[in-house]
Amino acid sequence: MSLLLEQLVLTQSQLFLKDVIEGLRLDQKELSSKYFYDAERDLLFQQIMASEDYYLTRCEEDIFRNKTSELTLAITNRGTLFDLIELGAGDGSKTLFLLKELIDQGEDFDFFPIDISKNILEILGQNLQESLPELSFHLTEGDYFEALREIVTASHKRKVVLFLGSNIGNMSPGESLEFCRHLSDLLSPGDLVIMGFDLRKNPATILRAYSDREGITSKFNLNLLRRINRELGGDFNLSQFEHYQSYDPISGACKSYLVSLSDQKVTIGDQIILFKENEPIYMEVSQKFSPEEIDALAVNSSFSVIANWYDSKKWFVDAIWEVQ
Ligand code: AVJ
Repeated sequence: MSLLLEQLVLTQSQLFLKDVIEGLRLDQKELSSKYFYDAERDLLFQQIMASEDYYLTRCEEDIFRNKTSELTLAITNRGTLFDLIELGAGDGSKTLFLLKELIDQGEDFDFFPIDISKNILEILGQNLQESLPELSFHLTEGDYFEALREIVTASHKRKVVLFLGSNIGNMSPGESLEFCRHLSDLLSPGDLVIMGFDLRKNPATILRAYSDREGITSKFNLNLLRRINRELGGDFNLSQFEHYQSYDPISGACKSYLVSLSDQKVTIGDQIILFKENEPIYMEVSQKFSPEEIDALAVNSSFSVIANWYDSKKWFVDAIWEVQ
Protein backbone atom coordinates (compact mmCIF):
# COMPACT_ATOMS: atom_id res chain seq x y z
CA MET A 1 0.00 0.00 0.00
CA SER A 2 1.34 3.48 -0.78
CA LEU A 3 2.16 5.67 2.20
CA LEU A 4 -0.57 8.15 1.33
CA LEU A 5 -3.24 5.49 1.04
CA GLU A 6 -2.04 3.90 4.24
CA GLN A 7 -2.45 7.21 6.03
CA LEU A 8 -5.94 7.65 4.62
CA VAL A 9 -7.17 4.29 5.90
CA LEU A 10 -5.53 4.53 9.31
CA THR A 11 -7.43 6.35 12.02
CA GLN A 12 -5.69 8.97 14.15
CA SER A 13 -5.15 6.52 16.99
CA GLN A 14 -3.87 3.76 14.67
CA LEU A 15 -1.36 6.29 13.30
CA PHE A 16 -0.33 7.20 16.83
CA LEU A 17 0.15 3.50 17.66
CA LYS A 18 2.12 2.88 14.46
CA ASP A 19 4.44 5.85 15.11
CA VAL A 20 4.97 4.88 18.75
CA ILE A 21 5.78 1.23 17.99
CA GLU A 22 8.04 2.12 15.05
CA GLY A 23 9.90 4.67 17.17
CA LEU A 24 10.38 2.29 20.07
CA ARG A 25 11.55 -0.51 17.77
CA LEU A 26 14.50 1.55 16.48
CA ASP A 27 18.00 0.73 17.75
CA GLN A 28 18.00 4.24 19.18
CA LYS A 29 14.47 4.50 20.57
CA GLU A 30 12.53 7.72 19.93
CA LEU A 31 9.04 9.18 20.28
CA SER A 32 7.75 11.96 18.02
CA SER A 33 7.23 15.28 19.77
CA LYS A 34 4.29 15.99 17.46
CA TYR A 35 2.23 13.93 19.89
CA PHE A 36 3.13 16.22 22.77
CA TYR A 37 0.05 18.35 22.43
CA ASP A 38 -3.14 16.97 23.94
CA ALA A 39 -5.26 18.89 26.46
CA GLU A 40 -3.11 17.85 29.41
CA ARG A 41 0.10 18.72 27.63
CA ASP A 42 -1.32 22.06 26.43
CA LEU A 43 -1.82 22.88 30.09
CA LEU A 44 1.72 21.75 30.97
CA PHE A 45 3.16 23.74 28.08
CA GLN A 46 1.30 26.83 29.28
CA GLN A 47 2.91 26.24 32.69
CA ILE A 48 6.33 25.92 31.03
CA MET A 49 5.77 29.24 29.24
CA ALA A 50 4.88 30.90 32.53
CA SER A 51 7.84 29.41 34.43
CA GLU A 52 10.80 31.49 35.48
CA ASP A 53 13.41 29.36 33.69
CA TYR A 54 11.70 29.20 30.29
CA TYR A 55 12.69 32.60 28.93
CA LEU A 56 11.60 32.13 25.29
CA THR A 57 7.99 33.28 25.58
CA ARG A 58 8.84 36.38 27.62
CA CYS A 59 11.56 37.36 25.12
CA GLU A 60 9.24 37.07 22.15
CA GLU A 61 6.51 38.89 24.02
CA ASP A 62 9.01 41.69 24.64
CA ILE A 63 9.45 41.95 20.84
CA PHE A 64 5.72 41.90 20.09
CA ARG A 65 4.99 44.42 22.85
CA ASN A 66 7.78 46.89 22.12
CA LYS A 67 8.23 46.59 18.36
CA THR A 68 4.53 46.48 17.47
CA SER A 69 4.58 49.52 15.18
CA GLU A 70 7.67 48.31 13.26
CA LEU A 71 6.08 44.88 12.84
CA THR A 72 2.77 46.35 11.74
CA LEU A 73 4.40 48.73 9.27
CA ALA A 74 6.42 45.92 7.67
CA ILE A 75 3.16 44.09 7.02
CA THR A 76 1.03 47.01 5.84
CA ASN A 77 3.49 49.17 3.91
CA ARG A 78 2.80 47.23 0.68
CA GLY A 79 -0.65 48.80 0.64
CA THR A 80 -2.47 45.73 -0.70
CA LEU A 81 -5.01 43.53 1.09
CA PHE A 82 -3.62 40.51 2.94
CA ASP A 83 -4.52 37.34 4.82
CA LEU A 84 -2.71 36.79 8.12
CA ILE A 85 -1.96 33.11 8.79
CA GLU A 86 -0.37 31.65 11.90
CA LEU A 87 1.17 28.15 11.97
CA GLY A 88 1.05 26.58 15.44
CA ALA A 89 -0.90 29.53 16.82
CA GLY A 90 -1.30 28.11 20.34
CA ASP A 91 -3.09 30.48 22.69
CA GLY A 92 -2.09 33.47 20.54
CA SER A 93 -0.89 35.62 23.45
CA LYS A 94 1.93 37.27 21.49
CA THR A 95 0.00 37.61 18.24
CA LEU A 96 -2.69 39.57 20.09
CA PHE A 97 -0.41 42.64 20.27
CA LEU A 98 -0.05 42.60 16.51
CA LEU A 99 -3.74 41.89 15.84
CA LYS A 100 -4.81 44.79 18.10
CA GLU A 101 -2.49 47.23 16.37
CA LEU A 102 -3.62 46.15 12.88
CA ILE A 103 -7.26 46.60 13.88
CA ASP A 104 -6.58 49.96 15.56
CA GLN A 105 -5.08 51.12 12.29
CA GLY A 106 -8.25 50.11 10.46
CA GLU A 107 -6.63 47.31 8.44
CA ASP A 108 -9.13 45.00 6.76
CA PHE A 109 -7.79 41.44 6.96
CA ASP A 110 -8.72 37.89 7.96
CA PHE A 111 -6.78 35.89 10.55
CA PHE A 112 -6.26 32.12 10.02
CA PRO A 113 -4.74 30.42 13.08
CA ILE A 114 -3.69 26.82 12.36
CA ASP A 115 -2.84 24.34 15.12
CA ILE A 116 -2.73 20.57 15.60
CA SER A 117 -4.38 20.90 19.00
CA LYS A 118 -8.15 21.32 18.78
CA ASN A 119 -8.18 22.09 22.49
CA ILE A 120 -5.81 25.06 22.26
CA LEU A 121 -7.68 26.41 19.20
CA GLU A 122 -10.89 26.52 21.24
CA ILE A 123 -9.09 28.47 23.96
CA LEU A 124 -7.66 30.81 21.30
CA GLY A 125 -11.12 31.29 19.74
CA GLN A 126 -12.52 32.41 23.09
CA ASN A 127 -9.57 34.72 23.71
CA LEU A 128 -9.97 36.36 20.30
CA GLN A 129 -13.73 36.80 20.65
CA GLU A 130 -13.33 38.43 24.05
CA SER A 131 -10.40 40.72 23.35
CA LEU A 132 -10.99 41.55 19.67
CA PRO A 133 -14.68 41.18 18.82
CA GLU A 134 -14.19 43.03 15.52
CA LEU A 135 -11.56 40.57 14.24
CA SER A 136 -12.60 38.19 11.49
CA PHE A 137 -10.89 34.84 12.13
CA HIS A 138 -11.11 31.23 10.97
CA LEU A 139 -9.80 28.49 13.29
CA THR A 140 -8.15 25.67 11.36
CA GLU A 141 -7.22 22.38 12.97
CA GLY A 142 -4.66 20.12 11.37
CA ASP A 143 -1.50 19.80 9.36
CA TYR A 144 0.26 23.13 8.62
CA PHE A 145 0.85 22.63 4.92
CA GLU A 146 -2.52 21.05 4.14
CA ALA A 147 -4.28 23.96 5.82
CA LEU A 148 -1.98 26.50 4.19
CA ARG A 149 -2.57 25.01 0.75
CA GLU A 150 -6.34 25.32 1.23
CA ILE A 151 -6.09 28.94 2.33
CA VAL A 152 -3.74 29.83 -0.54
CA THR A 153 -6.12 28.22 -3.05
CA ALA A 154 -9.24 29.85 -1.60
CA SER A 155 -8.02 33.47 -1.59
CA HIS A 156 -5.73 35.43 -3.89
CA LYS A 157 -4.82 38.14 -1.41
CA ARG A 158 -1.18 38.41 -0.46
CA LYS A 159 -0.16 36.21 2.44
CA VAL A 160 1.59 37.00 5.71
CA VAL A 161 2.56 33.83 7.57
CA LEU A 162 3.58 33.78 11.25
CA PHE A 163 5.60 30.91 12.68
CA LEU A 164 6.55 32.04 16.17
CA GLY A 165 7.90 30.78 19.47
CA SER A 166 10.91 28.98 17.97
CA ASN A 167 8.54 26.25 16.86
CA ILE A 168 11.00 25.74 14.01
CA GLY A 169 13.50 24.60 16.65
CA ASN A 170 11.63 21.30 16.94
CA MET A 171 13.09 20.31 13.55
CA SER A 172 16.59 19.10 12.77
CA PRO A 173 18.62 21.53 10.59
CA GLY A 174 17.83 19.40 7.51
CA GLU A 175 14.12 19.33 8.31
CA SER A 176 13.91 23.08 8.92
CA LEU A 177 15.54 23.78 5.55
CA GLU A 178 13.05 21.45 3.88
CA PHE A 179 10.22 23.12 5.82
CA CYS A 180 11.24 26.64 4.70
CA ARG A 181 11.63 25.50 1.08
CA HIS A 182 8.17 23.96 1.18
CA LEU A 183 6.82 27.20 2.64
CA SER A 184 8.34 29.43 -0.05
CA ASP A 185 7.11 26.97 -2.74
CA LEU A 186 3.53 27.20 -1.49
CA LEU A 187 3.61 31.00 -1.23
CA SER A 188 4.05 33.59 -4.00
CA PRO A 189 6.72 36.23 -4.60
CA GLY A 190 6.09 39.22 -2.32
CA ASP A 191 4.41 37.15 0.41
CA LEU A 192 5.89 37.59 3.89
CA VAL A 193 6.91 35.21 6.64
CA ILE A 194 7.61 36.24 10.24
CA MET A 195 9.57 33.55 12.05
CA GLY A 196 10.67 33.39 15.70
CA PHE A 197 14.08 31.85 16.54
CA ASP A 198 15.70 31.19 19.88
CA LEU A 199 19.31 32.37 19.68
CA ARG A 200 22.48 30.70 20.90
CA LYS A 201 23.43 32.10 24.28
CA ASN A 202 25.10 31.01 27.51
CA PRO A 203 24.68 27.20 27.43
CA ALA A 204 23.67 27.10 31.11
CA THR A 205 20.78 29.50 30.46
CA ILE A 206 19.53 27.31 27.62
CA LEU A 207 19.86 24.08 29.55
CA ARG A 208 17.99 25.54 32.51
CA ALA A 209 15.05 26.54 30.32
CA TYR A 210 14.52 22.84 29.55
CA SER A 211 15.45 21.40 32.96
CA ASP A 212 13.41 23.93 34.88
CA ARG A 213 13.69 23.93 38.64
CA GLU A 214 9.96 23.36 39.04
CA GLY A 215 10.19 20.10 37.07
CA ILE A 216 7.43 21.02 34.62
CA THR A 217 9.45 20.00 31.55
CA SER A 218 10.01 16.61 33.14
CA LYS A 219 6.25 16.18 33.62
CA PHE A 220 5.73 17.42 30.05
CA ASN A 221 7.93 14.62 28.71
CA LEU A 222 6.59 11.90 31.01
CA ASN A 223 3.06 12.86 30.07
CA LEU A 224 3.57 11.35 26.62
CA LEU A 225 4.06 7.93 28.30
CA ARG A 226 0.84 8.53 30.23
CA ARG A 227 -0.92 9.32 26.97
CA ILE A 228 0.40 6.08 25.42
CA ASN A 229 -0.90 4.17 28.44
CA ARG A 230 -4.31 5.79 28.19
CA GLU A 231 -4.87 5.83 24.45
CA LEU A 232 -2.90 2.81 23.26
CA GLY A 233 -3.30 0.45 26.21
CA GLY A 234 0.29 0.78 27.40
CA ASP A 235 1.66 -0.09 30.82
CA PHE A 236 4.59 2.33 31.19
CA ASN A 237 5.54 2.76 34.84
CA LEU A 238 6.26 6.49 34.91
CA SER A 239 8.39 6.24 38.04
CA GLN A 240 10.81 4.00 36.09
CA PHE A 241 11.70 6.76 33.61
CA GLU A 242 13.59 9.98 34.24
CA HIS A 243 13.83 13.13 32.14
CA TYR A 244 17.35 14.04 30.98
CA GLN A 245 18.16 17.21 29.03
CA SER A 246 21.33 17.99 27.07
CA TYR A 247 22.59 21.04 25.24
CA ASP A 248 25.46 20.89 22.78
CA PRO A 249 26.81 24.43 22.32
CA ILE A 250 28.67 23.36 19.15
CA SER A 251 25.65 22.16 17.17
CA GLY A 252 23.10 24.31 19.03
CA ALA A 253 20.90 21.24 19.64
CA CYS A 254 19.08 21.08 22.97
CA LYS A 255 17.66 17.56 23.25
CA SER A 256 15.34 15.87 25.71
CA TYR A 257 15.38 12.20 26.62
CA LEU A 258 13.54 9.86 28.93
CA VAL A 259 15.98 7.39 30.49
CA SER A 260 14.89 3.96 31.68
CA LEU A 261 15.86 3.50 35.33
CA SER A 262 15.92 -0.31 35.15
CA ASP A 263 15.87 -3.31 32.81
CA GLN A 264 12.17 -3.47 32.09
CA LYS A 265 9.47 -4.73 29.78
CA VAL A 266 6.68 -2.45 28.59
CA THR A 267 3.56 -3.69 26.84
CA ILE A 268 1.66 -1.48 24.39
CA GLY A 269 -1.47 -3.22 23.06
CA ASP A 270 -0.10 -6.59 21.90
CA GLN A 271 3.48 -5.35 21.47
CA ILE A 272 6.30 -5.85 23.94
CA ILE A 273 9.17 -3.36 24.17
CA LEU A 274 12.30 -4.12 26.19
CA PHE A 275 14.34 -1.42 27.89
CA LYS A 276 17.81 -1.72 29.35
CA GLU A 277 18.76 0.18 32.48
CA ASN A 278 19.95 3.67 31.42
CA GLU A 279 18.63 3.27 27.88
CA PRO A 280 17.37 6.62 26.53
CA ILE A 281 14.27 7.44 24.50
CA TYR A 282 14.97 10.51 22.38
CA MET A 283 11.98 12.83 22.74
CA GLU A 284 12.55 16.27 21.20
CA VAL A 285 15.10 18.72 19.83
CA SER A 286 14.92 22.47 20.48
CA GLN A 287 17.47 23.86 18.07
CA LYS A 288 19.25 27.16 18.86
CA PHE A 289 20.45 29.47 16.07
CA SER A 290 23.07 32.11 15.36
CA PRO A 291 21.98 35.17 13.32
CA GLU A 292 24.20 33.87 10.47
CA GLU A 293 22.50 30.47 10.51
CA ILE A 294 19.10 32.18 10.30
CA ASP A 295 20.12 34.35 7.34
CA ALA A 296 21.56 31.30 5.58
CA LEU A 297 18.29 29.41 6.13
CA ALA A 298 16.37 32.28 4.50
CA VAL A 299 18.66 32.55 1.48
CA ASN A 300 18.82 28.77 0.97
CA SER A 301 15.04 28.55 0.82
CA SER A 302 14.38 31.44 -1.62
CA PHE A 303 13.53 34.15 0.90
CA SER A 304 15.16 37.54 1.25
CA VAL A 305 15.64 39.01 4.70
CA ILE A 306 13.65 42.23 5.27
CA ALA A 307 14.36 42.86 8.96
CA ASN A 308 15.26 41.23 12.27
CA TRP A 309 13.74 42.31 15.57
CA TYR A 310 15.48 41.38 18.84
CA ASP A 311 14.32 41.48 22.44
CA SER A 312 16.18 43.74 24.85
CA LYS A 313 18.55 40.91 25.93
CA LYS A 314 19.16 39.76 22.32
CA TRP A 315 18.20 36.23 23.32
CA PHE A 316 15.48 35.80 20.70
CA VAL A 317 14.80 37.14 17.22
CA ASP A 318 11.74 37.52 15.04
CA ALA A 319 12.85 37.62 11.42
CA ILE A 320 10.71 38.91 8.58
CA TRP A 321 11.40 37.37 5.19
CA GLU A 322 9.94 37.96 1.74
CA VAL A 323 9.38 35.23 -0.84
CA GLN A 324 11.57 35.93 -3.89
C1 AVJ B 1 7.00 24.84 21.51
C2 AVJ B 1 8.79 23.90 20.32
C3 AVJ B 1 8.93 26.12 21.05
O1 AVJ B 1 11.20 23.66 22.02
O2 AVJ B 1 11.14 25.42 23.27
C4 AVJ B 1 9.42 23.59 25.66
C5 AVJ B 1 8.63 23.07 23.25
N1 AVJ B 1 9.64 21.57 24.98
N2 AVJ B 1 9.97 22.86 26.65
C6 AVJ B 1 10.59 24.49 22.68
C7 AVJ B 1 9.23 22.76 24.60
C8 AVJ B 1 10.08 21.63 26.24
C9 AVJ B 1 9.06 24.41 22.73
N3 AVJ B 1 8.45 24.79 21.41
